[in-house]
Amino acid sequence: MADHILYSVDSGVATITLNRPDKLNAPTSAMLHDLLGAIREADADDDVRALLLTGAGRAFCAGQDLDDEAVAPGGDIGALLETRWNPIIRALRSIPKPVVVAVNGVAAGAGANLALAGDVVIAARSARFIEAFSKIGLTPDAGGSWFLPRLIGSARATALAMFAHALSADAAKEWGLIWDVADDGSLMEEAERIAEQFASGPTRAYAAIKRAVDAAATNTLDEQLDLERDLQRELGRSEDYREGVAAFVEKRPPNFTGR
Ligand code: T3D
Repeated sequence: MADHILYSVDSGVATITLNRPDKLNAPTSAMLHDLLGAIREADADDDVRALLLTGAGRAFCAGQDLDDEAVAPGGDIGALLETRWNPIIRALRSIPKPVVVAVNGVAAGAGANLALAGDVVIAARSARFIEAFSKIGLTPDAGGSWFLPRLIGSARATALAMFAHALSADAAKEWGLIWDVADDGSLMEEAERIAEQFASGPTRAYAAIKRAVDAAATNTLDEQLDLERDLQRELGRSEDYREGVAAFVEKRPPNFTGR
Protein backbone atom coordinates (compact mmCIF):
# COMPACT_ATOMS: atom_id res chain seq x y z
CA MET A 1 0.00 0.00 0.00
CA ALA A 2 1.59 3.31 -1.03
CA ASP A 3 1.76 6.12 1.51
CA HIS A 4 -1.29 7.94 0.11
CA ILE A 5 -3.32 5.63 2.36
CA LEU A 6 -2.05 5.13 5.91
CA TYR A 7 -3.18 2.03 7.78
CA SER A 8 -2.55 1.05 11.37
CA VAL A 9 -4.19 -1.19 13.96
CA ASP A 10 -4.25 -0.42 17.67
CA SER A 11 -6.57 -1.51 20.48
CA GLY A 12 -8.85 -3.30 18.02
CA VAL A 13 -9.26 -0.19 15.84
CA ALA A 14 -8.02 -0.01 12.24
CA THR A 15 -7.27 3.61 11.45
CA ILE A 16 -7.30 4.50 7.76
CA THR A 17 -5.98 7.94 6.86
CA LEU A 18 -6.35 9.57 3.45
CA ASN A 19 -2.89 11.01 3.00
CA ARG A 20 -2.56 13.41 0.11
CA PRO A 21 -2.79 16.64 2.09
CA ASP A 22 -1.34 18.98 -0.58
CA LYS A 23 -4.38 18.12 -2.77
CA LEU A 24 -6.82 18.08 0.14
CA ASN A 25 -6.79 14.25 -0.02
CA ALA A 26 -8.52 14.23 -3.42
CA PRO A 27 -8.01 10.56 -4.30
CA THR A 28 -6.48 9.39 -7.53
CA SER A 29 -7.64 6.14 -9.05
CA ALA A 30 -4.65 4.34 -7.48
CA MET A 31 -5.41 5.82 -4.07
CA LEU A 32 -9.02 4.63 -4.27
CA HIS A 33 -7.74 1.15 -5.14
CA ASP A 34 -5.63 1.18 -1.98
CA LEU A 35 -8.44 2.62 0.14
CA LEU A 36 -10.60 -0.36 -0.82
CA GLY A 37 -7.66 -2.65 -0.02
CA ALA A 38 -7.35 -1.11 3.45
CA ILE A 39 -11.07 -1.57 4.16
CA ARG A 40 -10.84 -5.20 3.03
CA GLU A 41 -7.77 -5.76 5.22
CA ALA A 42 -9.68 -4.42 8.22
CA ASP A 43 -12.63 -6.64 7.33
CA ALA A 44 -10.47 -9.76 7.14
CA ASP A 45 -8.59 -9.12 10.40
CA ASP A 46 -10.41 -10.70 13.36
CA ASP A 47 -8.44 -8.49 15.73
CA VAL A 48 -10.04 -5.42 14.14
CA ARG A 49 -13.46 -4.69 15.65
CA ALA A 50 -13.89 -1.06 14.53
CA LEU A 51 -12.65 1.22 11.76
CA LEU A 52 -11.69 4.87 12.00
CA LEU A 53 -11.49 6.83 8.74
CA THR A 54 -9.98 10.32 8.60
CA GLY A 55 -7.82 12.62 6.49
CA ALA A 56 -4.33 14.07 6.89
CA GLY A 57 -3.80 17.83 6.94
CA ARG A 58 -6.51 20.48 6.71
CA ALA A 59 -9.06 18.51 4.68
CA PHE A 60 -10.94 15.27 5.01
CA CYS A 61 -11.32 14.74 1.26
CA ALA A 62 -12.01 17.13 -1.64
CA GLY A 63 -13.61 14.44 -3.77
CA GLN A 64 -12.31 12.77 -6.89
CA ASP A 65 -8.96 14.08 -8.13
CA LEU A 66 -10.17 16.14 -11.05
CA ASP A 67 -6.72 16.02 -12.67
CA ASP A 68 -6.94 12.23 -12.96
CA GLU A 69 -7.18 11.19 -16.60
CA ALA A 70 -9.85 8.65 -15.58
CA VAL A 71 -12.32 11.54 -15.19
CA ALA A 72 -11.35 13.53 -18.26
CA PRO A 73 -14.40 15.32 -19.74
CA GLY A 74 -15.94 13.34 -22.59
CA GLY A 75 -14.74 10.02 -21.22
CA ASP A 76 -16.63 7.36 -19.28
CA ILE A 77 -16.44 8.68 -15.72
CA GLY A 78 -19.08 6.10 -14.75
CA ALA A 79 -16.35 3.50 -15.17
CA LEU A 80 -14.35 4.99 -12.29
CA LEU A 81 -17.44 4.96 -10.12
CA GLU A 82 -18.10 1.34 -11.01
CA THR A 83 -14.56 0.16 -10.36
CA ARG A 84 -13.45 2.46 -7.53
CA TRP A 85 -15.94 4.60 -5.62
CA ASN A 86 -18.93 2.24 -5.61
CA PRO A 87 -17.03 -0.78 -4.23
CA ILE A 88 -15.67 1.45 -1.45
CA ILE A 89 -19.12 2.74 -0.48
CA ARG A 90 -20.54 -0.80 -0.63
CA ALA A 91 -17.65 -2.11 1.49
CA LEU A 92 -18.14 0.55 4.17
CA ARG A 93 -21.87 -0.11 4.36
CA SER A 94 -21.55 -3.91 4.39
CA ILE A 95 -18.50 -4.43 6.61
CA PRO A 96 -19.84 -6.07 9.78
CA LYS A 97 -17.88 -3.71 12.02
CA PRO A 98 -18.65 -0.13 13.07
CA VAL A 99 -17.08 2.61 10.95
CA VAL A 100 -16.32 5.89 12.69
CA VAL A 101 -15.49 8.83 10.42
CA ALA A 102 -13.56 11.80 11.79
CA VAL A 103 -14.13 14.65 9.34
CA ASN A 104 -11.11 16.79 10.14
CA GLY A 105 -11.73 19.49 7.51
CA VAL A 106 -13.55 20.16 4.28
CA ALA A 107 -15.40 17.18 2.76
CA ALA A 108 -16.42 17.91 -0.83
CA GLY A 109 -18.01 15.97 -3.68
CA ALA A 110 -17.47 12.24 -3.36
CA GLY A 111 -15.37 13.05 -0.29
CA ALA A 112 -18.49 14.31 1.50
CA ASN A 113 -20.38 11.17 0.56
CA LEU A 114 -17.48 8.95 1.58
CA ALA A 115 -17.85 10.48 5.05
CA LEU A 116 -21.61 9.86 5.04
CA ALA A 117 -21.01 6.17 4.34
CA GLY A 118 -19.70 5.83 7.90
CA ASP A 119 -21.84 4.66 10.81
CA VAL A 120 -20.93 7.41 13.26
CA VAL A 121 -19.68 10.63 11.70
CA ILE A 122 -18.06 13.24 13.88
CA ALA A 123 -16.71 16.48 12.42
CA ALA A 124 -14.30 19.16 13.52
CA ARG A 125 -16.13 22.43 14.15
CA SER A 126 -14.25 24.07 11.25
CA ALA A 127 -15.17 21.30 8.79
CA ARG A 128 -17.59 21.92 5.92
CA PHE A 129 -19.63 19.58 3.77
CA ILE A 130 -19.96 20.56 0.09
CA GLU A 131 -22.00 18.58 -2.41
CA ALA A 132 -19.79 20.24 -5.01
CA PHE A 133 -20.91 18.18 -8.01
CA SER A 134 -23.26 20.66 -9.69
CA LYS A 135 -20.49 23.28 -9.70
CA ILE A 136 -18.77 21.14 -12.33
CA GLY A 137 -21.92 19.93 -14.08
CA LEU A 138 -22.30 16.60 -12.25
CA THR A 139 -24.83 15.03 -9.90
CA PRO A 140 -24.02 13.59 -6.45
CA ASP A 141 -22.45 10.15 -6.60
CA ALA A 142 -20.63 7.81 -4.20
CA GLY A 143 -24.02 7.19 -2.56
CA GLY A 144 -24.84 10.86 -1.99
CA SER A 145 -28.23 10.73 -3.68
CA TRP A 146 -29.13 7.80 -1.37
CA PHE A 147 -27.63 9.05 1.90
CA LEU A 148 -28.73 12.68 1.70
CA PRO A 149 -32.52 12.34 1.41
CA ARG A 150 -32.53 9.62 4.06
CA LEU A 151 -30.52 11.68 6.50
CA ILE A 152 -31.89 15.19 5.95
CA GLY A 153 -35.02 14.80 3.79
CA SER A 154 -35.49 15.45 0.09
CA ALA A 155 -36.04 19.24 0.32
CA ARG A 156 -32.68 19.85 2.00
CA ALA A 157 -30.94 17.14 -0.05
CA THR A 158 -32.07 18.65 -3.34
CA ALA A 159 -31.19 22.23 -2.39
CA LEU A 160 -27.83 21.24 -0.92
CA ALA A 161 -26.94 19.45 -4.16
CA MET A 162 -28.29 22.17 -6.47
CA PHE A 163 -26.75 25.16 -4.65
CA ALA A 164 -23.56 23.23 -3.81
CA HIS A 165 -23.26 25.48 -0.77
CA ALA A 166 -20.82 24.70 2.02
CA LEU A 167 -22.68 23.36 5.05
CA SER A 168 -20.96 24.00 8.37
CA ALA A 169 -20.29 21.15 10.78
CA ASP A 170 -22.70 22.67 13.30
CA ALA A 171 -25.47 22.89 10.68
CA ALA A 172 -24.71 19.35 9.53
CA LYS A 173 -25.26 18.15 13.09
CA GLU A 174 -28.41 20.23 13.52
CA TRP A 175 -29.81 18.80 10.26
CA GLY A 176 -29.04 15.22 11.30
CA LEU A 177 -26.44 14.70 8.57
CA ILE A 178 -23.81 13.71 11.11
CA TRP A 179 -23.71 12.48 14.70
CA ASP A 180 -21.60 15.12 16.42
CA VAL A 181 -19.18 18.03 16.26
CA ALA A 182 -15.96 18.34 18.27
CA ASP A 183 -13.61 21.23 18.76
CA ASP A 184 -10.85 21.00 16.18
CA GLY A 185 -8.20 20.20 18.79
CA SER A 186 -10.16 17.36 20.36
CA LEU A 187 -11.64 15.72 17.22
CA MET A 188 -9.21 12.82 16.99
CA GLU A 189 -9.22 12.15 20.71
CA GLU A 190 -13.01 12.00 20.66
CA ALA A 191 -13.15 9.87 17.48
CA GLU A 192 -10.57 7.45 18.89
CA ARG A 193 -12.52 7.20 22.14
CA ILE A 194 -15.66 6.24 20.22
CA ALA A 195 -13.83 3.76 17.97
CA GLU A 196 -12.14 2.09 20.96
CA GLN A 197 -15.48 1.87 22.75
CA PHE A 198 -16.91 0.11 19.69
CA ALA A 199 -13.84 -2.16 19.46
CA SER A 200 -14.65 -3.56 22.90
CA GLY A 201 -18.38 -3.71 22.27
CA PRO A 202 -20.79 -6.37 20.94
CA THR A 203 -19.50 -6.44 17.34
CA ARG A 204 -22.22 -8.75 16.03
CA ALA A 205 -24.94 -6.53 17.48
CA TYR A 206 -23.37 -3.50 15.77
CA ALA A 207 -23.32 -5.40 12.47
CA ALA A 208 -27.00 -6.24 12.92
CA ILE A 209 -27.80 -2.58 13.65
CA LYS A 210 -26.12 -1.56 10.39
CA ARG A 211 -28.05 -4.15 8.43
CA ALA A 212 -31.39 -3.33 9.99
CA VAL A 213 -31.08 0.43 9.63
CA ASP A 214 -30.01 0.21 5.99
CA ALA A 215 -32.72 -2.33 5.17
CA ALA A 216 -35.36 -0.08 6.76
CA ALA A 217 -34.81 2.41 3.93
CA THR A 218 -36.55 0.07 1.49
CA ASN A 219 -38.34 -2.57 3.57
CA THR A 220 -42.02 -2.62 4.44
CA LEU A 221 -42.86 -2.87 8.14
CA ASP A 222 -43.62 -6.57 7.66
CA GLU A 223 -40.27 -7.18 6.02
CA GLN A 224 -38.51 -5.24 8.73
CA LEU A 225 -40.23 -7.17 11.52
CA ASP A 226 -39.10 -10.40 9.86
CA LEU A 227 -35.56 -9.10 9.57
CA GLU A 228 -35.48 -8.03 13.23
CA ARG A 229 -36.69 -11.47 14.22
CA ASP A 230 -33.97 -13.18 12.19
CA LEU A 231 -31.20 -10.90 13.43
CA GLN A 232 -32.31 -11.25 17.04
CA ARG A 233 -32.50 -15.02 16.66
CA GLU A 234 -28.84 -15.06 15.60
CA LEU A 235 -27.75 -12.63 18.31
CA GLY A 236 -29.62 -14.56 20.96
CA ARG A 237 -27.20 -17.43 20.34
CA SER A 238 -24.08 -15.26 20.52
CA GLU A 239 -21.51 -15.32 23.29
CA ASP A 240 -21.90 -11.56 23.66
CA TYR A 241 -25.61 -11.88 24.46
CA ARG A 242 -24.81 -14.53 27.09
CA GLU A 243 -22.13 -12.25 28.53
CA GLY A 244 -24.34 -9.15 28.39
CA VAL A 245 -27.13 -10.81 30.33
CA ALA A 246 -24.70 -12.36 32.84
CA ALA A 247 -23.03 -9.00 33.41
CA PHE A 248 -26.40 -7.35 33.94
CA VAL A 249 -27.46 -9.96 36.48
CA GLU A 250 -24.10 -9.85 38.25
CA LYS A 251 -24.13 -6.02 38.23
CA ARG A 252 -20.71 -5.73 36.51
CA PRO A 253 -19.52 -4.27 33.20
CA PRO A 254 -19.75 -6.77 30.30
CA ASN A 255 -16.62 -8.16 28.70
CA PHE A 256 -17.71 -8.46 25.07
CA THR A 257 -15.52 -10.44 22.68
CA GLY A 258 -17.36 -9.89 19.43
CA ARG A 259 -18.39 -13.55 19.24
O1 T3D B 1 -16.62 9.08 -12.04
C1 T3D B 1 -16.06 9.92 -11.38
O2 T3D B 1 -15.06 9.71 -10.72
C2 T3D B 1 -16.58 11.29 -11.27
C3 T3D B 1 -16.81 11.45 -9.88
C4 T3D B 1 -16.67 12.59 -9.33
C5 T3D B 1 -16.86 12.63 -7.90
C6 T3D B 1 -16.51 13.97 -7.35
O3 T3D B 1 -16.00 14.00 -6.26
S1 T3D B 1 -16.90 15.35 -8.25
C7 T3D B 1 -16.43 16.65 -7.15
C8 T3D B 1 -14.95 16.85 -7.12
N1 T3D B 1 -14.57 17.79 -6.13
C9 T3D B 1 -14.79 19.09 -6.25
O4 T3D B 1 -15.36 19.57 -7.21
C10 T3D B 1 -14.19 19.97 -5.19
C11 T3D B 1 -12.98 20.68 -5.75
N2 T3D B 1 -12.31 21.43 -4.71
C12 T3D B 1 -12.79 22.59 -4.23
O5 T3D B 1 -13.84 23.08 -4.60
C13 T3D B 1 -11.92 23.30 -3.24
O6 T3D B 1 -10.62 22.78 -3.34
C14 T3D B 1 -12.44 23.15 -1.79
C15 T3D B 1 -13.72 23.95 -1.62
C16 T3D B 1 -12.66 21.69 -1.43
C17 T3D B 1 -11.36 23.73 -0.82
O7 T3D B 1 -11.01 25.02 -1.24
P1 T3D B 1 -9.70 25.71 -0.67
O8 T3D B 1 -9.68 27.13 -1.19
O9 T3D B 1 -9.64 25.52 0.80
O10 T3D B 1 -8.45 24.89 -1.28
P2 T3D B 1 -7.91 24.93 -2.79
O11 T3D B 1 -6.86 25.97 -2.91
O12 T3D B 1 -9.02 24.98 -3.76
O13 T3D B 1 -7.22 23.48 -2.92
C18 T3D B 1 -5.91 23.21 -2.42
C19 T3D B 1 -5.22 22.31 -3.42
O14 T3D B 1 -5.96 21.10 -3.58
C20 T3D B 1 -5.16 22.94 -4.80
O15 T3D B 1 -3.97 22.50 -5.43
P3 T3D B 1 -2.77 23.52 -5.72
O16 T3D B 1 -3.33 24.61 -6.58
O17 T3D B 1 -2.35 24.03 -4.37
O18 T3D B 1 -1.71 22.69 -6.38
C21 T3D B 1 -6.35 22.33 -5.50
O19 T3D B 1 -6.24 22.32 -6.90
C22 T3D B 1 -6.30 20.92 -4.95
N3 T3D B 1 -7.59 20.25 -5.06
C23 T3D B 1 -8.68 20.47 -4.31
N4 T3D B 1 -9.67 19.68 -4.71
C24 T3D B 1 -9.19 18.92 -5.71
C25 T3D B 1 -7.85 19.29 -5.94
N5 T3D B 1 -7.11 18.74 -6.89
C26 T3D B 1 -7.69 17.78 -7.65
N6 T3D B 1 -8.96 17.39 -7.50
C27 T3D B 1 -9.74 17.92 -6.54
N7 T3D B 1 -11.01 17.47 -6.37
